Amino acid sequence: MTFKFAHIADVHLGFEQYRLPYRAEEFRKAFETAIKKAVEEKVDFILIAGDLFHRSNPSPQTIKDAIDILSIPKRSKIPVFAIEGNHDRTQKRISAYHLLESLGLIYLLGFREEKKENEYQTTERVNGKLIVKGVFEKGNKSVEICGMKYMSAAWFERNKLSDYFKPGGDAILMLHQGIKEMMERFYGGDYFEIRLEDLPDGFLYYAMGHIHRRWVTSKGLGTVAYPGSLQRWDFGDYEMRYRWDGSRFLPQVGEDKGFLIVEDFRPRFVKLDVRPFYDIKIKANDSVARRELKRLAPKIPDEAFLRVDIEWERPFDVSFLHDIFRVKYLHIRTRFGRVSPLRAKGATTASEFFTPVELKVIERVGERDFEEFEEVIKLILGGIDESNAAEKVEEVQESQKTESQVERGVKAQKTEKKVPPKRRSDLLAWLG
Ligand SMILES: [Mn+2]
Repeated sequence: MTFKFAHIADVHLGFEQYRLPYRAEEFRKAFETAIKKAVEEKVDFILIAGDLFHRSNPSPQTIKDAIDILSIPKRSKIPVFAIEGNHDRTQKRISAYHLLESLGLIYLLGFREEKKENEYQTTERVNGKLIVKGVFEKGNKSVEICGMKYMSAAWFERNKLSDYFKPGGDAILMLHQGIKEMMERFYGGDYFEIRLEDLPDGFLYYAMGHIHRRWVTSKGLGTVAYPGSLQRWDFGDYEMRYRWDGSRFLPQVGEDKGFLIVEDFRPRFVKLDVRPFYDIKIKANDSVARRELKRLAPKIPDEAFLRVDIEWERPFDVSFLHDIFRVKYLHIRTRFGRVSPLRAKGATTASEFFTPVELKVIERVGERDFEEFEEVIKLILGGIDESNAAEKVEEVQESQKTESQVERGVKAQKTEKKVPPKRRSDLLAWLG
């Protein structure tokens, strides 16, 4: 006889992604579907590896949603074991998880002030601390479920997982942490708390949460698995990406979203139908962007959330994107991607390469020594009064409600306040 369980993570109930209330409803629906599928699969128990809620202080609506959904496995006598994630743990004694536990809807694992002893929980004292763990018995077999809430990197500097968690027989370890090897696979950077080697040996299954992508690897005889978030988290978590290679779009299929059904400690992915996220990246001028994006548009489903990332050498009006993409949500991102002046030599004239304001500054400064470079930059950002060129540039920047990618525009707003008018006239005098 083997155990069969569902492994769900990063549900993020109550998350109004992009400030859209209907996204919270879609996150709720994904959780409900996952739980129903797990119950249909007749699992022995369900694991929720943290971030059930998007915030540590969920709204009454969100708490009600959690109660309604978690009542489904309760009616089928399927226990749910859970740990708190970084999004929904609390620094206070009681979190929303404790509330759900009081209602008999979940069994919380980890460090506690009081002992818990019942059909599904037992308490151990390790290194002077009480740790509540889960137990599940089936026939003459039993499995132990260890785990704890999300802990910061600072905690891991002072503590080792193996000091607190040792498998006694068949055991699962549930954690909400980033593992270095996985982070490197997906993101590069060094945002992690542990390495694979830090996971204590001997567990048959490491039920992970925190990183919203799916990842399965092995550790000794055990399996380390992240199911990923139930819904797509951002445009990096795309269903489909189109990348411009200079002459055409190269399609790249992303990964499906869902959770894991684990039998005999081997995970099987269960896909959920979630909101599609499409990600388009292009580096082109106005006419090429218009032509190529129009050509690509029929491939993007109406219900999609779409990001169009345009890298340009000089800004152009992108409002046409709203006409060609009739999607549910459109996110436009623009950024400057100018080639260096040296490489552009011969290929571009100065007037094509520099903005009117920059040309004006170059003309004024000439070959002058650039010790006063900072001041010149301020001048560029502040604009030149007698030149309406500056206004034109500002105008273009205003017309694009993008994710503040027009960096100079943003800096200009900030810097402008810092430069008193008197100073500016001094500058003009200095520039002659
Ligand atoms: Mn999360």
